[in-house]
Amino acid sequence: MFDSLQEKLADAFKVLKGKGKITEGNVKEALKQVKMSLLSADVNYKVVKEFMDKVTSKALGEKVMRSITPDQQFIKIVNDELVELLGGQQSELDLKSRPSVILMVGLQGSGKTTTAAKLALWLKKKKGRNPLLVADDVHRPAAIDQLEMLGKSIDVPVFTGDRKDPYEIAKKGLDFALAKGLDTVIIDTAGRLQIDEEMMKEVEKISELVKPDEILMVLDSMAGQDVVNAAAEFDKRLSVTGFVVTKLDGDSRGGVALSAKYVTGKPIKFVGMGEKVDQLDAFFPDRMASRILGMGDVVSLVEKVQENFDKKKMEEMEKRLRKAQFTFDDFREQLRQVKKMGSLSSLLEMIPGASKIKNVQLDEDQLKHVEAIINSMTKKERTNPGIINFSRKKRIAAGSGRPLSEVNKLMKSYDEMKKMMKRFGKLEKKGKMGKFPFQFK
Ligand SMILES: Nc1nc2c(ncn2[C@@H]2O[C@H](COP(=O)(O)OP(=O)(O)OP(=O)(O)O)[C@@H](O)[C@H]2O)c(=O)[nH]1
Ligand SMILES: [Mg+2]
Repeated sequence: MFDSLQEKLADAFKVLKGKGKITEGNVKEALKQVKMSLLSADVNYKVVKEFMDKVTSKALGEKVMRSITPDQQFIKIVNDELVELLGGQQSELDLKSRPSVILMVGLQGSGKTTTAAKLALWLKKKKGRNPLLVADDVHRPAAIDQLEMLGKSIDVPVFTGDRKDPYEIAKKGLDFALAKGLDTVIIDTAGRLQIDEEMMKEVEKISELVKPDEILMVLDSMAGQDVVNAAAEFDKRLSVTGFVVTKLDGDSRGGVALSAKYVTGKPIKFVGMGEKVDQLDAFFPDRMASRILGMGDVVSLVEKVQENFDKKKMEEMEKRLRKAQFTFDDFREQLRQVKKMGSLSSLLEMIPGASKIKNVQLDEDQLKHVEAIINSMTKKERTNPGIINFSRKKRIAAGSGRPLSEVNKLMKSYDEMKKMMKRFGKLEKKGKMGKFPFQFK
């Protein structure tokens, strides 16, 4: 995501890096590069102009020129302006009425149907809501089936009505939610072009009928500049309440995300990070800005780790670590916890500076191999690795399909880890260490 924008901005910052004193000349050079990066990321030119005006006046200000770390100051200015451009504060969904109604609108293929299902799952999981999906795209027959399938996969009911009249389906969908005690109605509509007057009228009429709490326009981040014009037009006619920017997982240049708020004044509320139903994230302008600047997204990382680590298991493990009782069962559990958090490379992307170590490929296969080796051990061997002699090693290697050398390597790292644990344990007892270094909170 935003890879090329990130690289280009990094170049811009390099211009100033290590310069003890900066001049108007080299700030201007850095500014020029920032501008080029934004333009080539497909950010709307008007947006770029205003952005540059703001950054320029701040960067050429006295504070930066006299600062000891001009490059850092410059990055901070760009970061702050980016946060502003992306909407400043996080904007949450505003769902007041019962049932609350969310209307999904947007161009063809932008991701409305997928996002409707993602949102239903998100509301269920994160907000404890009971959503209903309403299939109101009657123009493409397969659209209704698509939503029904998605609904099934996340265990959320889908209302399809007579499958013909979009106004009846919408109205009856609301009645259905009321009757069944469902508190949030998400209406999936047909994709339409803003120049298609009939289709625009249809969605206007649906909106008047259901009086949505939220009208979310789905924007495909891969689709380039035109999307921003469509956003402006949809907003003019429907008064959207926010955007969902999808497909940010691909090699999107990200310009859409950077322009939508500026052009319409309406916030981005969510981002789609993949095709799967759980790949929807609430949008945080500050986190997105630091991600774009390659400073990593520490807050997201911390949250992700917290969400996925099983706290109780980790506390137990911490206790065992303290007593240096760490077994291969614990080791395997730890591997599983890491795996739950998604791919290692996606985690790596969120760590500051890690985006620069492009050549270091984290080998996810290696993790699988380690797990296979541990799986081939008997319960006794896992809890008491001391008994693993040469013939046991040979058996484990054969059982896991890994070479003996890998088994040896794993045993060695285990021994080292255990030694280290003992050292920490002793130091801690003597009170030489304020805090145990492994904290799983
Ligand atoms: N990689 C990726 N693909 C996505 C994302 N969101 C949607 N898609 C894919 O985009 C394609 C179109 O998604 P739909 O949800 O059918 O789009 P739509 O707006 O409902 O399309 P129409 O109803 O035909 O207008 C599908 O193949 C989705 O899997 C995302 O965040 N990332
Ligand atoms: Mg659709």
